[in-house]
Amino acid sequence: QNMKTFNLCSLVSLAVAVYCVPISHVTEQDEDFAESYLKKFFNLTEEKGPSGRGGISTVSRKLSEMQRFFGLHITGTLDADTMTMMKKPRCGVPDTKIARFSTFGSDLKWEKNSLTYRIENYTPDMSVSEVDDSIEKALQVWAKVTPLRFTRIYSGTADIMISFGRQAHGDFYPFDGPDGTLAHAFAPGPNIGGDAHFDDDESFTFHSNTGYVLFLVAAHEFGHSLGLSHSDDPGALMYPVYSYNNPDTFVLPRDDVNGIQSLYGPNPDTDGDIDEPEPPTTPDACDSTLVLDAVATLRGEMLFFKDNIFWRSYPQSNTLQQTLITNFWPEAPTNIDAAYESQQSDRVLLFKDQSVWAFSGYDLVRGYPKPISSFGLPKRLKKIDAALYDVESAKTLFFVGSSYYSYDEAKKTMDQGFPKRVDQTFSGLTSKVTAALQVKGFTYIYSGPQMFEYSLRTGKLFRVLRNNYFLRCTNF
Ligand SMILES: [Ca+2]
Ligand SMILES: [Ca+2]
Ligand SMILES: [Ca+2]
Ligand SMILES: [Zn+2]
Ligand SMILES: [Zn+2]
Repeated sequence: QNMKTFNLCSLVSLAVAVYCVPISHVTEQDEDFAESYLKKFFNLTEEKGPSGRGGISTVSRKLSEMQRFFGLHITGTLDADTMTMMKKPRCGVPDTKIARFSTFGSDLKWEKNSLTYRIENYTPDMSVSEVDDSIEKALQVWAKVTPLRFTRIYSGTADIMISFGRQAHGDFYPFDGPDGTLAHAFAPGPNIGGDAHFDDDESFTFHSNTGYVLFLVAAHEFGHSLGLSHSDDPGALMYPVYSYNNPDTFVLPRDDVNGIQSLYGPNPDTDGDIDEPEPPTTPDACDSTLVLDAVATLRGEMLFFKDNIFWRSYPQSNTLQQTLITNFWPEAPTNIDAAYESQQSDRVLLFKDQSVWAFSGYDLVRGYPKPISSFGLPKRLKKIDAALYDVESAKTLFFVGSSYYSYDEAKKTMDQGFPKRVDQTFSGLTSKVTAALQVKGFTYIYSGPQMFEYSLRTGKLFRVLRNNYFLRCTNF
């Protein structure tokens, strides 16, 4: 099927890649795919360049725009990361602006708080009552935080007409078969305004994390129906790329609440409802009290984990990419305990509770997740706090409370004489290790909001820094 491995900088002919990572595959059709993606979502228009082919500079400019929106490394070229992002299932509405929440404009909102909706037809993937429930719940997501109220009607024209269709389905925006575009919706207005269409070539589900959860897709689309456009906050519901979330525990993120309330104001009917969970906020790289969950390297880059996201830093540039963990590794856990890169096996290992996941590029290695006891760690351990791969000795240190274990990556066994006390090796370090990383020969031990710079060989402490020292907050 003409698959080429994207190995240490094989190039896609669109333009010359100056930087790429060997972690994906691209096909020969990718160039066409990228062009149609940019046309659909970033308003790339046909322009004949002097060669008669589509203008390279226009494509490159649009690629940069797309990369900026998704927080990718801005190269203006079709690199592996960009291709992977383009292939993710997403909403069909274009990504017009680069901003945290954004709206279609303050004039594009409903001028009334009482709206009607009608479900015109059903998907065969789910029962009628499951579809009804999903749609009702998705509208309530927005009603909970605004004065908007929704009434279902069963005949005639509602403000929000909801339908399932495949390919050409009566507007100028045909669907594209399985995956790719999952749905689209129109900004507030008469007729087609406010309407939401779902691509029935997808398999929609009520709950499961296989297939697309209709509730999540619908809640996103209704954001458009009410006047929101896309957000570049990867934790926001209005982020254009789909990611699984448990529908039973879903709470509308802060960015979306701010967005919709900028149009309609808060819900006047909530008075001291202390049972309502706080809207989740996406972690902020500039927060000086930040305590990272875990840090690791990946093929020369650095990864910083916090809650459901990670930041990825490129040593060659000042850009920092912020991504949902599950957008990068769909099988990965969130709120992880520890992480490290095994340079021996070219894998990234993520730890949570008593399990460990291994990823080679984007792929979960067969046989994972495994119990952490498979390393030879004691079976009674409930979790580890941090992991550190030492390049010089090819050993991995596992931190647990005030002690640490040493694992030999070559022999794949735990070293004798451990656990040792952390402060035996790292002078003065008496508080719990929360994360650990080695960069350019220095060992960084994170503890709470602080980060200690050591030489691992001598145990000498050089500097005390903050957790966001490497996050280049000022350039973010
Ligand atoms: Ca309408
Ligand atoms: Ca589709
Ligand atoms: Ca940790
Ligand atoms: Zn959308
Ligand atoms: Zn449509």
